[in-house]
Amino acid sequence: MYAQMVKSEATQDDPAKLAAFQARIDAGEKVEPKDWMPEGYRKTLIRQIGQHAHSEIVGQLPEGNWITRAPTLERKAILLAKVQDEAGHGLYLYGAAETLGVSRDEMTEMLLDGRMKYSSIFNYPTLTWADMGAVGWLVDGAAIMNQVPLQRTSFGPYARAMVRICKEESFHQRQGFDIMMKMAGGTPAQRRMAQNALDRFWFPALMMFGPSDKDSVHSAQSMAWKIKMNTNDELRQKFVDQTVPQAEYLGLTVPDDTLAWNEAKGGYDFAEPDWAEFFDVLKGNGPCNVDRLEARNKAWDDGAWVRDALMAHAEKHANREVAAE
Ligand code: BYC
Repeated sequence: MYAQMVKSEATQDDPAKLAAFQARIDAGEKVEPKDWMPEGYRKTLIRQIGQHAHSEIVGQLPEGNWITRAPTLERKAILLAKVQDEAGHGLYLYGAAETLGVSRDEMTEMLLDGRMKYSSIFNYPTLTWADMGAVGWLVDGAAIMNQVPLQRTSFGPYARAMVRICKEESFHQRQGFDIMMKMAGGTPAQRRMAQNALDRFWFPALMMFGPSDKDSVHSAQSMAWKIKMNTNDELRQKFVDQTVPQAEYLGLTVPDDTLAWNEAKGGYDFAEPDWAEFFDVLKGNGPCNVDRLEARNKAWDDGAWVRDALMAHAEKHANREVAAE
């Protein structure tokens, strides 16, 4: 056992193996679960895919909050379908992470005891129906901006999961924009709700791309391994450039006095989010961190009997198979 460990550690540091791995990445080859990979590559993927999966699951909470209060039957059916899609995204992503040797239960436990994160955005409350528009438009919009390049990420199962997720996210974004169009073109009160939702979600949406490049600890290595395809600031810029004209189309005002088109760079200059707030939310001090984790812990505890029953069922079948041999 020890000899095996020494051997595998030695393999991990073997410069020839590391160089061959990097050459495969540089050539655009996909890495598959049974291929040799550096331990850091595996751990980074588990961290990122796991965090992404948790975000999809926790992300159901702020929207689930509005299913019973959707204004029409049609809106309710659409929102229900969207929230169910998020559960599916979580499952594809947990499945992709499991191919790296970590179980879904382990990842869930790490989320519940705070060792793994989920996206900062889901620690903000959804206060009005217009927030369902803003979440779809801005939050799913930011997610798509981040995730479309991940369809080309180097780890095969992650890249393939991302193809389907992106298709569904596009529908989510459009349904959010559709709600915003209705609200922004509605009564003065509806218009105020739409503007207020944009005011509250603009900067938290910008935070979804992660800290500014100078503070991003993982970007350089993750980009070398093609686990990330762009830096945080590149994607944030693209998101702003795409979203500002959409806000103008809605007749809404982006809550940033410094926002200005910069002809030379071919993009908007814009204010940075409040990074102190971002890091505080990551530490667990956002408006909804406690509620979100309480809800996930409750779901985990309430589901214990289902897990026990499934295990008992599987054991019974395994015993029957042994008896039949
Ligand atoms: N929230 O070195 P950095 C969705 C952490 S959308 C929380 O730049 P990295 C959905 C980061 O983990 C959201 N934590 O990190 C949409 C690291 O801490 P640790 C999910 C954040 O990984 C609509 C530290 O800050 N999408 O699911 O290179 C409806 C330093 O950052 C955040 C994805 O996860 C944040 N916003 O880049 C329903 C996309 N930003 O881990 C659902 C895949 C940074 O060292 N993920 N941190 O303790 C990524 O692309 C990257 O992981 C990130 C961060 C761009 C998010």
